[in-house]
Amino acid sequence: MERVVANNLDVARVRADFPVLQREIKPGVPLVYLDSTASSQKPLQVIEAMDRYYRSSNANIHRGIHTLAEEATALYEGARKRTAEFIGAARAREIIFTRNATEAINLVAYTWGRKFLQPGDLVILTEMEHHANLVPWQLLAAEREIRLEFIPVREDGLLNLEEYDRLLEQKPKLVSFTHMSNVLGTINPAEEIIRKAHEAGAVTLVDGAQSVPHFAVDVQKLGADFLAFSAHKMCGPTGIGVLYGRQELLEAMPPFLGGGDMIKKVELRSFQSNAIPHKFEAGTPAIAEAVGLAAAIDYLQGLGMEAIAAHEHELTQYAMEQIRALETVDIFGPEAEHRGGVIAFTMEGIHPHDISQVLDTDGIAVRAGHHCAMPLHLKFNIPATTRASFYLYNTREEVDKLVRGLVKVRRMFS
Ligand code: 7TS
Repeated sequence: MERVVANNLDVARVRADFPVLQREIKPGVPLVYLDSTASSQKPLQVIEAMDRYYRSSNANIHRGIHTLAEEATALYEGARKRTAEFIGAARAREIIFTRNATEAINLVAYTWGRKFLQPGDLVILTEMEHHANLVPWQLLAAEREIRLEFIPVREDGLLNLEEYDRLLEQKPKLVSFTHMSNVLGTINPAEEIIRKAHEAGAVTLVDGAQSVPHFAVDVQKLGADFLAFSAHKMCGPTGIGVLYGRQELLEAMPPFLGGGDMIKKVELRSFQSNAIPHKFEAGTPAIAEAVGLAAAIDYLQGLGMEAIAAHEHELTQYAMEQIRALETVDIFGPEAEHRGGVIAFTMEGIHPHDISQVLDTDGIAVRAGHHCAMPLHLKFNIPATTRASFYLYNTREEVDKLVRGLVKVRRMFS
């Protein structure tokens, strides 16, 4: 990934856009939100866009010819177009709105997987996947007897790409991998992984839940066949996610859920599927949430994805130096040059839940647990980690507070 050296994000101005960041966890203790990997906070621009929609244009879409229905439809389809532009998709109809990244991956497993994978076919995943990109394939493996193999994670938190080359000799049908790990922070070389997968004849799915919110992702530049992500991790609302799929693939796939909007024609015993993207969007979709997603994209692009990535990189580098200097903390994952704004760590003899609880008393929100990546934690032989994650609104002062909090934790438990 290209790194921009100059960091021209006006973080004070950004912070003023996020009402929750003005909040005190208790009197005199401001919130230090270091859990954006789980879900980001929302700026006024998103909250107000959704509020405006409900106040002035709310109606169901695609079904009415009254003014509000037309406005709501235009906003919803406008959000699709905006999303396509944001990730460099060639066509708006290649954007399917789902509930979240998890549903987007499940959609591919249920429809593409069930149509195109046969017993014995190989699907390659990695050892650093979120459960969202593991369990759907395990379900399919149990049903279809497909084979799952995993690109190993090395001690340094990077993927073992020599082993990937060996796995590719077995001619996989699908390579599905996370663009960025939600635990190690590792940014995987997606372009190279995809190029090699295609050379071996495989289709590719990129789990972009942690990449799309944090740096510029262009599906055509990557060559990705599928890309999944969630709005709520990119300053947008919960309840809406995205599946990008190349047109030919989406057209060849059977529908996912059945119901209204996904059909062209229905008789008592049969139906004809609608064209993409509607074929995959049964029932009333998350309309206000699509409006919120479009506002989030406008917001992020207004600041510039390069500026956001540069800010996060600088903060991560600083945080790693500060945390490492403590000596009583072990950080998992690669050096800052290969990672996004995620730092998962352990402190010998102290449970991550205790660390998290003590930090919370100082208003510092971090996450403790396996972060829906149990196999990765098993690999490193640890049940749980504490994870601090950074986004566009975080500051060096907040990193300093985290570090002071960790010193306090050590003092309390020694
Ligand atoms: N893929 C990755 C890499 C993720 O980090 C997550 C969520 C998902 C998929 C699923 O996203 P969802 O919106 O469908 O839930 N990760 C996390 C996390 O790290 N802590 O909480 C959710």
